[in-house]
Amino acid sequence: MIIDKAEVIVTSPDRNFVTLRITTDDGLVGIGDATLNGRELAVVAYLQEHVAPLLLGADASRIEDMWQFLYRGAYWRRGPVTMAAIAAVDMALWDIKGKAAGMPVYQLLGGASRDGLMAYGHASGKELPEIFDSIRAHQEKGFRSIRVQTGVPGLKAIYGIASQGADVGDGSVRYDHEPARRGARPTQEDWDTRAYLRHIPTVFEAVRNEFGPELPLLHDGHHRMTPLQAAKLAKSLEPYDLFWLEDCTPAENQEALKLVRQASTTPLAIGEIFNTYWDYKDIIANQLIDYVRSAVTHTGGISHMKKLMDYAAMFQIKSGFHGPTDVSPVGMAAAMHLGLAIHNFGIQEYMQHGERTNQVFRQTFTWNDGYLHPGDEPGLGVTLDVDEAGKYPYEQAYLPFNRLADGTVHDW
Ligand code: KDG
Ligand code: MG
Repeated sequence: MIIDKAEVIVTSPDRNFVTLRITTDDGLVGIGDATLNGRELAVVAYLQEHVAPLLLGADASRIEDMWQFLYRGAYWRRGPVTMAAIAAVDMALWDIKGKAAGMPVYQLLGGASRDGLMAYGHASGKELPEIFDSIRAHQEKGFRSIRVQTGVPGLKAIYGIASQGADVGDGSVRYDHEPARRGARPTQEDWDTRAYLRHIPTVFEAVRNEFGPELPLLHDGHHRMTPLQAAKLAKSLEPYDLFWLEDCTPAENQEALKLVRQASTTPLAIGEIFNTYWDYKDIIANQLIDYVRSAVTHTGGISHMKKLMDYAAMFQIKSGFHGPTDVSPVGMAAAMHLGLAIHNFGIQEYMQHGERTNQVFRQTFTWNDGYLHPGDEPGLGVTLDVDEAGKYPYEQAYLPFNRLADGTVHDW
C-alpha cells in the first residue's frame, strides 16, 4: 500500500469543493475533503505544493504516523488551511484502509453505537409565515430537528435566510449558495445586535406555540454577540427549550463564556471555526459548552476528531458536527462514520447538497425518517466522478460580511 499518486481536484458543481485523491501502487483509491469555504485555493496550494510531494512513496496504512508527520513535522501548526489539508489526507487514508479491509470506516472505528444519526435541517424566513412554511417543508423532507433563522425588522440582509440565496438554475432559491456567493467581492449585509436580541425571543415563542413543545429547535448566533449580550439571549430563550444555541460569541475569549453559563441553562454549541482539540481544551474542561461543532474537514480529519470526542466524553459533552453544504459529501461521509461509531454522538447538521453535487460525488448514505446512515460500502462510501467534476471549474466565491449602521465591520 505505497502511495504513488496524490491529486487535488477542484470542482464547482453547486459551489466550490476541494478533494484530495490518493492512489496506492496496488490500485486502491481514497478521497478526502479539503474544502475551506471562500478560501479554497489556499488549501489547494498547501496540498499541491507542500503535502502531495511528501505523500508519494509513503505507506498508506500508517494513518496516525502520517498525521503526526504532517502536523509536527511542518513546524507550523494548527490553522484552518493546515488542518483542512491534514484532514483530507487523513480521510483519504481511512477510505483506503476501509477498502483494503473490505469494511465501512465506522466498523474500523469500533462499529456502530446506534442505528442512525439524528440530523437537523435549516429552516428560515424573513417573517413568521415564511418561517412556519420552511419548518413544515423540512418536516415533510423527514427532519425531526430544525434550526430556525429569522429576519430582523429594520435589517435588509441577514446571513442564513433562504430567500436571500441565489437561484441555482432549477428555479429554486437555495440557502446553500448564500454562504459563499460567487463573485469578485464579498457581499455586504447589515447588522444591529439590539434589534436582533429584541426580536429573536418573539420568533421562538411563536414557533413553540405553533409547533408544540416536542420539536427540537436550534439557533445559530453566528458569533455576533459579546458575552453579556449572549448571556441575555441565552436567558431570554430559556422558556422555549432550545436543543442548542450555537456560536453565541466568537469564543476567542473562552473564559468569558462563564458569563453565559452563569446566566442560563440554554445548551451551547461552539466550534465550527476551531481546528484542533487544543482549541477546545479549556472550553471543555470548564464545561462551557454542551456540543462540539467542528467539521471533520476543518479539524484534522477522523483521527483527530475521534480523540477530541473521547476527551469531550469525559465531560458528557456530545457531538454536533458541522454539516453545511460547504462540507463536501466526502466530509459529510467522514462525519457520519465517526458519528455512528462514537458513544457521545449528539446530532448531525445536514443541509443537503444539490443534484449537480450529488452527480459529481456518488454516495451510498441513506436518509430515512430523520436519520442518516453512511452505508456499508468499504471505506467512506463516496466516489468522485472525475469527468463530471471536470464540467464545473472553480469560481471565485466569498462569504458575506456585515457592517453596523455607522459603517463599522462587525463580528462575522
Ligand atoms: O463556511 C461557513 C458556513 O459553513 C457557516 O456559516 C454555516 O454557520 C454555519 C452552520 O452552522 O452551518
Ligand atoms: Mg454555524
